[in-house]
Amino acid sequence: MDNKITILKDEINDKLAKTANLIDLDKIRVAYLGKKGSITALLKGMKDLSAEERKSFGAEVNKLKAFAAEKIEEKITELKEKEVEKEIASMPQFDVSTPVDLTRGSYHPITLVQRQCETIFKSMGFTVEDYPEVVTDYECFESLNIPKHHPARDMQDTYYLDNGQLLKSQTSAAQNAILKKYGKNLIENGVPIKAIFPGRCFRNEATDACHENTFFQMEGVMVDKDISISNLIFFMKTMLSEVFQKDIKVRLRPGFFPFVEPGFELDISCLICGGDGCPSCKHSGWLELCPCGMIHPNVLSEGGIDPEKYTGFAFGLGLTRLAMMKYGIKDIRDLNSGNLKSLSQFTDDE
Ligand code: FA5
Repeated sequence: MDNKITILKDEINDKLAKTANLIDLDKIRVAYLGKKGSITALLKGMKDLSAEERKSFGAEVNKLKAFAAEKIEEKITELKEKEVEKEIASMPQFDVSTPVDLTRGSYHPITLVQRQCETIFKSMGFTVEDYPEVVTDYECFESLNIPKHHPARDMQDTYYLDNGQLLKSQTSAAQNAILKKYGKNLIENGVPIKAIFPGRCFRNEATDACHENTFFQMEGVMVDKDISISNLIFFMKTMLSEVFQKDIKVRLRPGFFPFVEPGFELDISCLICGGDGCPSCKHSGWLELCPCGMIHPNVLSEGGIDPEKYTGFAFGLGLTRLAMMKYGIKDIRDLNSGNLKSLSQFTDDE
């Protein structure tokens, strides 16, 4: 019997030494320690021994069992470590101290103008807000003096979701929330509301050189005592001269938006054709860029602000069109094309 134990011990040592993977190792475990394994069989066979033999032999078999279990565990650890080492060796090696190769990617032109506008407005005391892309009918229309079935809704062919929400068709959708967020500080501490909120907008548009179904706007609001159209014009002029760093021709004309009164369309002379007319400006020589106006009293009231005491302006800058004009991009659709070759040329600006 003792001889049997010695043979099994040598056998186990020998097999473990030759095993190079976890699958074979598990087969060895089953062969010796499994229900039908050799060591288990020895234990089962003890019933035929005398009480004395059973005692001493049982102790030996249990020692063998513990030895086998320990050796198998050791081998598992050893093989797992080897597998990890193998995997690490097969991985591409990165040198984290290598300088980043900027030719591999670049900021999108819209990101560049958005960041530039944010810097300009932040320097004038505006805070930058973020807002969701999926909003409610109340946020996008009702709070903006556009009740259900109002004809002004036809100005924006909106994507509605099954749950009644919609894809933000204009950044104005954040106006009500901003008025509510900062109104308390205005009323109690006299701190003017000055915020901009850039964001992606969606409309079911027939696309052309200056219309996309997905585009970016940047809304801005300022509310305080005695805010007038002159303040609005000052901020619009400052923003445009900072972005373009040169004189550009601008025109302000009346425009209708239910949430401002009076309302304006701010157009810039097309920088693609110099005002002669081209597909980028629908052959008019002018590009609608930044509608604006004095916030309607109903919108202020809905935001919890007394229109008898406070006035304010709002604007909705077309960021995507601004990027077109700034970088001389003739077709707005190129900006969403994902063509890295054409987009990468703007990296130097950052
Ligand atoms: C609005 O969206 C108003 N919410 C703007 C506003 C805000 C007015 C605050 C008054 C006060 P409009 O639909 O005109 O307005 O869009 C504003 C600007 O977004 C346009 O002048 C244009 O620059 C840009 N824009 C609108 N539709 C598109 C489009 N399909 N593709 C690209 N740019 C667009």
